[in-house]
Amino acid sequence: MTDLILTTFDWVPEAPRGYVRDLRVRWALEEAGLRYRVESVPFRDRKAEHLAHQPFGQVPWLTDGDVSIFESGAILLHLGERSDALMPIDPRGRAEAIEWLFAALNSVEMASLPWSIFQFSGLTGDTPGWKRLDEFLNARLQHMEPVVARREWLAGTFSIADILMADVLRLVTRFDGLAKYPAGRDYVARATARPSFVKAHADQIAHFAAAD
Ligand SMILES: N[C@@H](CCC(=O)N[C@@H](CS)C(=O)NCC(=O)O)C(=O)O
Repeated sequence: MTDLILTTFDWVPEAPRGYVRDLRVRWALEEAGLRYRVESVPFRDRKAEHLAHQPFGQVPWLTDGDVSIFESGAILLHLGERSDALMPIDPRGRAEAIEWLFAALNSVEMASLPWSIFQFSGLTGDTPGWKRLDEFLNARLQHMEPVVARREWLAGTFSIADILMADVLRLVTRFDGLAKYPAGRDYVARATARPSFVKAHADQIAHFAAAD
């Protein structure tokens, strides 16, 4: 059995630690109990070899034998194909996992990421741009609230959809963005209480701290 290799940066500044997207992949690998190792590329000097694996010069990517795959959502789908612990096996459950995985990225993160960048940059003042962005994210969160209130996990059983959705919402909680959404907060809390998340998070923190 080939080892899976997850590649992330060798170091990142303090602020993004615990939130770098290799965490999604670590989490999935831990949930599935798949053997893997972590390799690093320089954060400060992104070479052609890096761009050959990740054309935007970002992380993560995963190597699985001859296959090299980037985009955290694509990597999780790839791993979902390898493990029943990550995707339901019945067609309806699989379809639900896939649709919610895309919803996490394409409906929620597409609103939460610019919102978080504004938060990080301190651009949350009384401006039309910030107001519009805040409304945009809240429209998505309002619709997520009844969904996560009535089910424990998005596709019935825990899946890659929950790894993506919980990780996306986790960054929103960093800036108290779920204050009005108790079911959303509970959902993030139950996902991040899973031992595989706790280990993945600790491993990422240790990985970057080792390079200080
Ligand atoms: N859509 C990509 C985004 C990857 C991404 O934003 N990676 C960040 C770390 S979490 C990164 O490499 N940032 C450095 C940069 O953009 O230069 C994915 O989900 O894999």
